[in-house]
Amino acid sequence: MHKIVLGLLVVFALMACNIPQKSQDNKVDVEASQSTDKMEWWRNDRFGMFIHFGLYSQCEGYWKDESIGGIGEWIFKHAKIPVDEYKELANTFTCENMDVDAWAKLAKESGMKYVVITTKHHDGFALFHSKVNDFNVVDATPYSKDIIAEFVEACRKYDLKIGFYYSQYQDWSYQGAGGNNWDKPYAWSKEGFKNYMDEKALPQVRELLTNYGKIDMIWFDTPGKMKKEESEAFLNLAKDVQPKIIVSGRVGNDVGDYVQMEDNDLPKRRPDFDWEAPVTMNHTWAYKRDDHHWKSAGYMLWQLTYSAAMGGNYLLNIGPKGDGSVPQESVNRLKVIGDWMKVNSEVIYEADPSPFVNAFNWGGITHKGNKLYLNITDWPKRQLSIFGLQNKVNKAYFLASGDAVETSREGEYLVLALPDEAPDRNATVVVLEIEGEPIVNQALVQKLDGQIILESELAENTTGRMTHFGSVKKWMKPKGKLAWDFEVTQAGKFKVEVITTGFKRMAWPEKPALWDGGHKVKIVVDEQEIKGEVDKDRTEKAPHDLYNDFKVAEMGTVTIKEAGRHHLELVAETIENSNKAGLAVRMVRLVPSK
Ligand code: FHN
Repeated sequence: MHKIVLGLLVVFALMACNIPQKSQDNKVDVEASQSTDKMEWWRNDRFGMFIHFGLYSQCEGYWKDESIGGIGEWIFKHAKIPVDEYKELANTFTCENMDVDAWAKLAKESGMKYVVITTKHHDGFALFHSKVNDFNVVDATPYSKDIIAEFVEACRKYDLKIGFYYSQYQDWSYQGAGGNNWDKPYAWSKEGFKNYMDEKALPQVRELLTNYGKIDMIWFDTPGKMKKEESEAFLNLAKDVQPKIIVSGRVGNDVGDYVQMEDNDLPKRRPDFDWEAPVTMNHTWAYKRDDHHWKSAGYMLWQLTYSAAMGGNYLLNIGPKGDGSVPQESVNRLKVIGDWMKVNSEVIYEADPSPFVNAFNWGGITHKGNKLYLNITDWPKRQLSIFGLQNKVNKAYFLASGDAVETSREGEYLVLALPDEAPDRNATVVVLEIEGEPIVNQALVQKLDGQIILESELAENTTGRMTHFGSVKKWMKPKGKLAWDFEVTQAGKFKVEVITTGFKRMAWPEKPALWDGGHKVKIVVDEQEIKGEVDKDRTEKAPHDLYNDFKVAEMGTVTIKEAGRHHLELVAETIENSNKAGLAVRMVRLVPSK
């Protein structure tokens, strides 16, 4: 990996862009992580299964016949269930239709290479036999067998790497640990947290990493108020017991081995660090009987190929039902993904990421030797154009059939002639065999159809706010600006649109996103200036965003007289925030106008 020779013929697009930085808790020392070879298998494999299973799975989103909002595994907190009552769920945990071997087989047949399972989620219940705390599957349930032992055996049988999820900060059923704010004796306290770490969390992590042989990953989550030395205590313990283990970034305080993106969020620009996207198949992680928002297999194949193109791993979740069986909706989708992987897996395994740092709207590129794989998930009618690939293309063909694809050049655009219908409606791979290692122009450039798309995530961002699902998050005060340098190939008059989205709380996927309008902004394009109000003149479906639509505000027109490099700035003059969303700019779009 990391062999790409990036021909940075135009480097201005790289300058001062806000490469996605995730929450403070979740950053890593990139050099430290990349200097070790223990990440090698993880970078090569790219595709894993996440399993959320526990006592909460039995509730299916209901408590005492009442439907509870939010993600399923949070029912304990969202329904404010007293700890003693919640613990009674252990009495009915019989797992009568659970087949752990079948979970692992499903992962294998879907093309996944590693599996991460919730050994203990925020509720504090352990799926393994713990000697230090009896709220565990062996001591507290009629099932009474160690599910993690079964899981490890199954993963080994199918040659899958093994990952343990462990909620190190939140433990809602242990006094003094993090997260319980509804059952008083269980509230976080400084001494209580220390006691929890010493008496439960650290000893349980030691049990997990000592009793089951070689473990490949430990997946910590929601570090909350943990101090650096507390994060380090988990890290050091893990590395002490399992020197080659990969530790997830959500161990907190920048000390993990890689970055976990925010749940269900994929970057718009290729990060230069190791990252993984944990993703749900519907809106919840643990099973909820009323959550019918199943993503299509095609959507998930977009996420998988796009993640690989952006140099990241895709961790796709299943939430078995309370009896242990896997929802048929998940099985069906994984079958489609597995069938696709049987034909196309070379575009994922051991493939380098895209030589382009910016994303494409039709899918993503992965790369191996002299082959570029164009993984096309959003089929463009008749032709696809790529700006800035400098190499000679010796051969172009569909990976699945071997049929040739015609290519031509229009200036710096490589143009592929494509049939009207996608050969594979989920994801069609075109292979470009090129001369030498890819050399590309990284400019943020006008599309061949004339539009200029300036994504917030690609801006020089001095607002002090990060992006969330591609939009500036909680920009509440009119300070700072977004600025882009971009390349124009076809000069002319352009309509200027500012596109905003809502702010979505992922723990409550069914609640509508918060959105504010009525902001006053100034747009400066080179020496021209227009002022206007960012509101909702119309809405548009947001590509690949299942939680938001685009609110499009028309700001006026500008004229760009010459092709070449130009500069645009968006400055906020007033910001409305009555809905606590602020000015959530997703992009500025320039649309050719007569
Ligand atoms: O709170 C958890 C949530 O329940 C789930 O486990 C996800 C998976 O990434 N992690 C936390 C929220 O980010």
